[in-house]
Parts: sequence; structure tokens; C-alpha cells
Amino acid sequence: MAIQAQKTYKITEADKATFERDGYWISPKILDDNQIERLRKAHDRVWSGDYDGDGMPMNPYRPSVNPDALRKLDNGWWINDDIRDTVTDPFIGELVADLLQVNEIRLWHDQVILKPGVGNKETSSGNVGWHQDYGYWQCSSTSEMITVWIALQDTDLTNGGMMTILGSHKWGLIPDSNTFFNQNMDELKEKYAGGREWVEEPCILKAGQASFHHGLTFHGSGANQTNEARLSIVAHVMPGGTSYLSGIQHHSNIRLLGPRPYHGQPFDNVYFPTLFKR
Ligand SMILES: O=C(O)CCC(=O)C(=O)O
Repeated sequence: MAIQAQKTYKITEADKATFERDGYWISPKILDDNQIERLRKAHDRVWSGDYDGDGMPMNPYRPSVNPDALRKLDNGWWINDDIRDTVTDPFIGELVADLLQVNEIRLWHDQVILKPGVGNKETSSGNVGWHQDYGYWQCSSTSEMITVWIALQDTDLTNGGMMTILGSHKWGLIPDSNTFFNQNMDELKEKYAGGREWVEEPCILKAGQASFHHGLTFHGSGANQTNEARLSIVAHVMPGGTSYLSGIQHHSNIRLLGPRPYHGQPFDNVYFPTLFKR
């Protein structure tokens, strides 16, 4: 029987405890089948350059000569209405607000990710290296941010699903942890584990379920060894009031603050829409 989406789900004390202990939480199904279908079509459209409106995504996809390479672009919400409705969904915002125990949630940026299926081929082309998202986001005043990774098909390790490192959000920011594109998982594990307990937890999701991981949680993923592409929509979100920390690290979002951003300027303009406010 088809699983129903739980559009009125409320975060429980047990969910909060899981998130605080493990650095991630797996939601029930939050997209209904119709939304999943629309978002799968949105993938087809954005990869073929068929955009809503006349704009471009933030970091446009540049086709690789390698057909097995991961495809991704940022701020799909600028160019596709179905992606916009999902990554700004107040329901998702409320789930995050309750996990972080804050009053307001805004979008930091989104990602549209496609990992090609390579079947039995031995290749690391689809690997996403172990990394911390906040390793990329140090221009933000808080690491208390969340990545909502939404599966558009059943996802597990066979199709290159994500793994998180249990409890690693408690390790703090590890230097040079912005290693999404380093595909040598063993080398990265060696670099980051540093005597700490390294427990790799697969995020096993049914289509329409999402994993919510903390900005400091190490995560990565391996090959998609099926013959179908793995599709996802990802919302990176932050508490209201998050502001610009200058002089630390470049990020494309800094430019969205205007030509003369100032230290302490809140990320609160139209580029950072509010998902939820109590
Ligand atoms: O899609 C993946 O396998 C990894 C995505 C990721 O690192 C993220 O969304 O933060």
C-alpha cells in the first residue's frame, strides 16, 4: 500500500533528542506522490535548461565530460516554481524551527542534485567526500543550520544514499572540512576521525522522506550502483537573525547582501526567504 505523506507531523521530544544526540533526524514522508512527481519533472526541466522565468541558478550546472559525475546546481528555486514551493515550504520550516528550537527559519540556499547510476562499474565519480556543510558557510554567524535532504525515490546505499557520522556535530568545526569534491573517502576519514569514534550511519529514505542534518555533522556518499539516477532536492536553512561574519571565507551568498556588505548584516532580504515564523 502507498505510504501517505504526513503533512501535519509535529516534532516530538524524542525527535529533538535524536537530533541533539546524533546530529541528524529522519522525517516521515513529507512530500506526497504528486509533489515527488512534479519535482522529478523539475529535475528533467532544469537539466535541459528549461527554466521558469528568465533568470539563472546561483551556481549553474556545467556539464562534465564524465557522464558518471554528480550534477548539481544551487538555488533551483530561482528557476523552477515547484522547487521554490518545496524549499520555502512553511511545514519544512516548522520542522526545522522545532528541531533547532528557534522562532524563525530562512532559506540559506538550495541544491538540486542528480547522481547518475553507474551499475556495476568501479568508479568514484559519484562520491561526495566527507565534509561539514558549515565548512563552506563560515561567513554565517551560526553553525546551528540544517540541511534538509529530500529523496525523490527510495534511497539507500545501493543508489549512493548519504551517510552521516554519528554525533560528529559535537566535534566543532574541523579545519578545512569543505571537502565535498574530494572523492577519496578513506583519505578524508583518516584526516577527520583523528582518534574519534567514526560511526557511519546510512540515511535510508523512502521517496518523499528527508534527512535533516546539523551544519557541523560530517556526511558524504558513495557510488550509485543502480541503473537509475538518484534525484534529490536539498534545502539548506538557517535561523532568523543569522548574519554576515566578514573576513573569514568567501561564499556566493555574500554577494546577495549587496555591493557593500557589512559585518553583522543579517541575511534577511528577498534572496533568503522566510519559511516559517512563530
Ligand atoms: O547528495 C549527497 O550525496 C550529498 C549532499 C550533501 O552533502 C548535502 O546536501 O549537504
